Amino acid sequence: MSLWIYVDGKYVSKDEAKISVFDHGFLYGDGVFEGIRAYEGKVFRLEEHLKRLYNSAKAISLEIPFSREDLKEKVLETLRKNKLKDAYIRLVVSRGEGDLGLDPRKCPHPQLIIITHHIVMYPEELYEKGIEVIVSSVRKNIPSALDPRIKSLNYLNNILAKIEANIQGASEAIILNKDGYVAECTGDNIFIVKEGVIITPPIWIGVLEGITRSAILKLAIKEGIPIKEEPFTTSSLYNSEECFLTGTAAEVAPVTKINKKIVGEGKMGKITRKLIKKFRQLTQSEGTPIY
Ligand code: PXG
Repeated sequence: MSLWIYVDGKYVSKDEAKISVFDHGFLYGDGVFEGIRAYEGKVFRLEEHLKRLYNSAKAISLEIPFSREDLKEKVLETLRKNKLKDAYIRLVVSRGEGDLGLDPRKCPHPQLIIITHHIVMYPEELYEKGIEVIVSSVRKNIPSALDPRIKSLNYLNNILAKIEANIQGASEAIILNKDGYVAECTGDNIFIVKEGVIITPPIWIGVLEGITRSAILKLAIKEGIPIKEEPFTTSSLYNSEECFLTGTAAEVAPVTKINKKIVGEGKMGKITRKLIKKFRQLTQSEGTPIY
């Protein structure tokens, strides 16, 4: 079955979906993106993802040439065109074609790309056994350089951390901020549990305001589990009772080993298990209908 991709106002097949080598998204990482999921014919937290996309674009002075309402309709249309019910959606807005200099004024036509794809699920056993992660030697960008709250096409420091994880045979890399506080992973936010309290780094420490992160914090409140948004160091990580990651792709993933040290009892914790169950119920029941 052919996969239809939205590129610059048209639906084209995967092989025809191309952008110019002069696009500043390609030349300089000048652009923004979102990763979104659809579950059983409903797009999860679509409004929030679009809001974050527009906020990221505004932060880099990139004007998206569509209203949020228009863009929402285009996302739904792309899913319908591909007859998808469960999907991963990648929205990319790049600065568009310019010349070989950096000046964005030479790029009058921002490019919108919408890719919808069958979702590739992580193996179910991963969610039972938990994953092994490392603490990367790569630090987060400081907010006064490239603010981690902007979901930009510049993911090179995250990729460098991922390479470190690959070399060490781990699934993910935890990235610290410049002061050595735990920030997040390469494409996921991080949580620990200590004395029954769920703790996650606050946004101001320099992390992406994850949409799954927000959903989990709300679910925890609803379940009566105490939460705290406060900075913590690697020693708290190693001595946590439970640790888990949250992200659109991974959903809620238990972590059972960090830098070869066993977390808690070395298996998925009770709070993590409860949140995974509640999050799955939420994604099945809420969302913007595609059809
Ligand atoms: N931190 C970073 C740095 C991210 O890029 C998250 C946290 C989680 O945010 P959400 O809103 O998804 O809960 C992200 C997510 C992917 C993928 O395919 C995801 C992201 C980036 C690149 C790839 O999983 N962003």
